[in-house]
Amino acid sequence: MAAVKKTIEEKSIWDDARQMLRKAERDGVETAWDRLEQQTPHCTFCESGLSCRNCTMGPCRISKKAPLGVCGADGDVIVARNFGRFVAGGSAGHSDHGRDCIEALHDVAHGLTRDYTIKDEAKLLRIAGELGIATEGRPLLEVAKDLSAEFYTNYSSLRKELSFSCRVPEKRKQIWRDLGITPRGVDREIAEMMHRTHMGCDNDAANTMLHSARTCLADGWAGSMIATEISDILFGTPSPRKSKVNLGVIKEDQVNILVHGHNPIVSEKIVEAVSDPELIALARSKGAAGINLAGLCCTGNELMMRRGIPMAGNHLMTELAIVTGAVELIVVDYQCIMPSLVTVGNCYHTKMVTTADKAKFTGAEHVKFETHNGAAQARKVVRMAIERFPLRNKARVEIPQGTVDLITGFSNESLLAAMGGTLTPLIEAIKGGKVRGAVAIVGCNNPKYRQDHCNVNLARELIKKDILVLVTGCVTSATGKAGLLVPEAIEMAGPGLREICGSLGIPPVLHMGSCVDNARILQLAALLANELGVDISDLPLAGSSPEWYSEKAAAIGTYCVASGIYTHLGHPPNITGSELVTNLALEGLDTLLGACFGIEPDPFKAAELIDKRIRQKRKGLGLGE
Ligand code: SF4
Ligand code: MSK
Repeated sequence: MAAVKKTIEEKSIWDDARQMLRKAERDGVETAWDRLEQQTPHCTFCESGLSCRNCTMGPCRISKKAPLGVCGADGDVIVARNFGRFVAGGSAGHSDHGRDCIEALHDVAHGLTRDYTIKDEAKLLRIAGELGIATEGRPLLEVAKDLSAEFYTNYSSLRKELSFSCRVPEKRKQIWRDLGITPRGVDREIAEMMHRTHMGCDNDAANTMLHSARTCLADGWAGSMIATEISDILFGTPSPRKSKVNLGVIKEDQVNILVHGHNPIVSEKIVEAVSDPELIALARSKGAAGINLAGLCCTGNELMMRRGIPMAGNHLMTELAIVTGAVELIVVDYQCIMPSLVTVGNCYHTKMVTTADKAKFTGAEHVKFETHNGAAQARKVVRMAIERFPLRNKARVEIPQGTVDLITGFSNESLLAAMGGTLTPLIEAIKGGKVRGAVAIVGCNNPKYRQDHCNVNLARELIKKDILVLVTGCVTSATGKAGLLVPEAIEMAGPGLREICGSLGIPPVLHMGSCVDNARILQLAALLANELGVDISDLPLAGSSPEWYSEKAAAIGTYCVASGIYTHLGHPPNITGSELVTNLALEGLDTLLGACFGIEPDPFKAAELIDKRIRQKRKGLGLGE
């Protein structure tokens, strides 16, 4: 997609973003939009997936003039290999996050930390029971030991199936078996993808694409699902609560700390530290009225879901939040953190603190968080933020005013509770056509798009069509800012959805968490399919990532499709150089998996595409409109 020089109006739909883009220009701060201009036009070989750097006989670029790489690999093979490595990267990100969660659960269970505890004991016991671990009459920590050990095996080569395959409808599992893509172990599938794509291994594009599906399934049904379930066990299962979004959540008279990244293991301890009376007193002694914490990206989602901590913004707001000049410190764990944040911070007085050895940033200060020292390290970070407050240049502070209210916290548990403990009301609403279907809109921002234009308009169009929308990741801020995450938003919905959501007192767009929490949506889809005795691919469901950018988003899209959920993307991954791979993604997978990808950059046309799919699925189930 070619990017041309854009006006500020064309860069974002939001007033707070535009105000900060103007300030960034005045302050001489470069942002992702500026760097995109410098990077454009992109290399067309890379864009279409036709360049290969997998060995030093190359690099090779495939064209009409040179249709084969030095080794003889053709364009189809190269495109498939590149896609395989791309989604392996995304699967590794989610799943390594999940592994960190297992380590925390293990350390709690074995008494290796006092900083973390089990908050949702009932969920621990329920999941242990679901996975066949004895719970009756056993001490909680003994069960936790067994559960962490069980989860670790999902990363190994010891299993033929993942633990949570018990949640997958039998028909779906049979499809996976027939295609030879039953996911076995997270690390195994990722390592095998790297092996297959080494020179001289898997030189059959379709075969490589099938292993891409298998790798991503291991992410969705293990890495991500484990991350979500353990986060709930350790920090509490989310329930509906109020919060706010916008850069206006940054407070002029307080020490402002932003948390960014993905894993709540760091941010949960920061939440506790900012309420420490000693630290609040220290902040006051420096002239601040208090300590204010706000979230960015998926760490923001995690804290908002469980604690109601307000959200400063999504991916493209991360630099702009610092441009307010009022942020003392930004503390990060990993994923989706632009390295530019250090540079932007240096233009003001903002300190950046990293916490994970696997995600250090040159120029940032590293405060290593481990399970045995999380609380102390969090206090150290908060103290560092307070020390920065007197360095703030008040003349350079400008915070966009106003915040938008939202309701967050729709875990599957809370959704079921809202429906009286059963899926029946939702199933009846779907059968009766009041809720025609459900679509998960997930993923990112990408400066190639006008920020959040597609995320917001797709959600608006779908709810008008009586389609329930579920959001995670960076689409949360987008739909929150658009006023779609409050019960009053039913006024924008079609009559059926308005009636159902109105009677349950819920918004027509439900916030279900962070990127890894797309696993909640997988589980919900499986619950619905099992209840109806059908496959997931028979349900009137779809996924969408209109403004995606990351390897993780591609992995999510691929596990959705492989799980039977049609998935719309605003733009294709770098696969268009191969007709074979592109046709497989857009059509062939439908025959094999009962779901495929659809590509459409226009959110209004995308809504029509998705609606058509939902119509087909309803018809297939014998449901009217
Ligand atoms: Fe070129 Fe083949 Fe090496 Fe890739 S693996 S760089 S196509 S020679
Ligand atoms: S943070 S993967 S920009 S959703 Fe999960 Fe947002 Fe996309 Fe990262």
